[in-house]
Amino acid sequence: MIKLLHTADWQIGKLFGQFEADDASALAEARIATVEDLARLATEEQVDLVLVAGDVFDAQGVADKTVRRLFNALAGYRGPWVMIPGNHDAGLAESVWTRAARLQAIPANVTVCLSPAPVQLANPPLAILPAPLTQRITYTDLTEGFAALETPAGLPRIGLAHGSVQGLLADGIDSTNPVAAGRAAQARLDYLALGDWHGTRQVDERCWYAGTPETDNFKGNDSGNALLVELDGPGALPRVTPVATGRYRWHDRTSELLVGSDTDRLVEELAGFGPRDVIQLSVTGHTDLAGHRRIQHAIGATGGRVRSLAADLSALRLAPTDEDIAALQADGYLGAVIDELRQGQEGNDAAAGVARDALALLAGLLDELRGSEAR
Ligand SMILES: [Mn+2]
Repeated sequence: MIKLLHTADWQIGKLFGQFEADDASALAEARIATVEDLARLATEEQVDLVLVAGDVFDAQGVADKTVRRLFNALAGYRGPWVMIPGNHDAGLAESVWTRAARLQAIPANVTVCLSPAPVQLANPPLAILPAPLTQRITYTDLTEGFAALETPAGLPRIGLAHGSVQGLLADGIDSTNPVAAGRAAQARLDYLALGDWHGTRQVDERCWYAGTPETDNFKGNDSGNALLVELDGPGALPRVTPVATGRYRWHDRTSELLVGSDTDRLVEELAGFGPRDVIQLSVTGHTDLAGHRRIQHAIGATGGRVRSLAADLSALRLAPTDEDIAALQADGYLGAVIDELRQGQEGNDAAAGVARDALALLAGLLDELRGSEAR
């Protein structure tokens, strides 16, 4: 039996520029740590080899230090690693791979396939058919030639490619770097290991996307895994088992507040997040002053506990109740201003937005003032 670990889309060196600096560096660091975990997993599971289906690096221009650190992260598994470039780290004439070679950073047990020549391993005996991208975008199917490639009889044939299976993924993203559906069967492959799609996904009984082992966006497409693949021998169907590998869990949440209990639910949900969570939160609807206070407190408290919380309250309308306004004791001129702002915040134009912000600010200030007077 052959047992291998299939992974892809490590995107080492990704910058996460939309995050605060400390979160961005933690997220980038996690990607290397997860590769160390993959090496450990490969050793623990006693796999015969590790296949990396492209986009090892996020960009050609990653720092030399990052290149060295990535290859050092493989040290925990002494068996063979076989990798191909993807679209982010395409095997150009001058690429991150040629630089890695010049730096002498690539360990002897790592094979980087920069040409489509089959790689034959003696132990375990098998043939790997790679389809490395040599440019970022192609419109021809690089796995087309697999069927015509002869490999020694009796050796399992394993394909390794990076691209979009035609007709499988959402519209618009399957036009470049195409891989024909049904390629594994058509090219007599025992298994076809794919990269590019960042979620873990079965294509057919002999073909899978591993997905990225460390989530890198809010798509919620079942990323953060690697695949253990067992092959009893040539012709046998592979047994594929996803293994969770990711450190961080990414959440994209929208919370619409319409009644008081919606606020309770949001506060409760935020309380459930911890250090491994990366959250993008958008709050819409409306709330009174007390609700607004609770939400802001919960967001502040959660932000101090999780890896990252980006909260967007710009679509949340502050609707002070009559009691809120009365309690603010804003009479005279101030009362008139508040009335005007309450009416002004209806609508979707820029002026309504300004009125909402002003009302929230003013009500919040008065609220604070009252709080400090009470102390
Ligand atoms: Mn990728």
